[in-house]
Amino acid sequence: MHESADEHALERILGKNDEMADHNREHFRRSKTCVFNVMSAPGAGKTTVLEWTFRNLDGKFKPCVIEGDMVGNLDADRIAKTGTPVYQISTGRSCHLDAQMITRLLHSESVEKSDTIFIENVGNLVCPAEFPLGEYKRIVLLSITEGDDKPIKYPVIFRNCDLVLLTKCDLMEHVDFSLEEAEKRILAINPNVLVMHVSAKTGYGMEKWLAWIVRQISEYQSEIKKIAHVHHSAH
Ligand SMILES: Nc1nc2c(ncn2[C@@H]2O[C@H](COP(=O)(O)OP(=O)(O)OP(=O)(O)O)[C@@H](O)[C@H]2O)c(=O)[nH]1
Ligand SMILES: [Mg+2]
Repeated sequence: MHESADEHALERILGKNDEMADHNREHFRRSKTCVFNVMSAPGAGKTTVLEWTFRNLDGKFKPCVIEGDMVGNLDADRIAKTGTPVYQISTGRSCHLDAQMITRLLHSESVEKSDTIFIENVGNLVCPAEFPLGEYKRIVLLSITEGDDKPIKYPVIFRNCDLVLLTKCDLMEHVDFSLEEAEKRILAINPNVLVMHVSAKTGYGMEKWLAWIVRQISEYQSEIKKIAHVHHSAH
């Protein structure tokens, strides 16, 4: 009895979130802003990957960051040091960002001025997977220090993403982690996902990551242009 009432409540919350995510997605389409939702367990290297990206992007796009953390501004302070505009959302007791938290920032100055937004979700391999934010692509990081069994134990987040970064590859000789097994397990859950091996510390694999981001932005811009053309022709 209680269980089914709980399930209904959860369905309502997820349904409402999906609506707000659609609203955000439509807003970003109109403003031609390409949005990435970056997710992982705590400490897999999300902020470090973003720091590397902004120090090496060479004017290829104009980014802004939305940082989600339960408390504090530590990650936002790190991003600000790269010269990239950043907003911090404190989620309080919530272990993930939800779409409405993003909606509140839609008209903020730097969100409006940038062509690309990276949303760094709260460190958590479970809940963020259930709450789309209106993003174009989803990126999941799995650090090799976490173990190659994680895709089996936390399948949902790996099922619904476009790119997996296997991070901290510079530590390979110190940990028991099979890149091959991890990749096989990720592809068994999500056959279309791309898997990359990187180290934001040494820069290994990072040019390929940056090229992927640039390609997504360009594909997004062509997609929305096509949609605008169809809308225009229909009128
Ligand atoms: N050796 C090594 N350490 C790394 C690498 N990337 C990140 N780290 C370290 O891992 C720790 C966590 O990195 P963060 O970038 O803060 O991870 P995060 O995913 O943003 O963490 P949360 O936001 O707290 O979930 C820091 O001490 C980083 O210096 C890497 O490629 N190699
Ligand atoms: Mg972080």
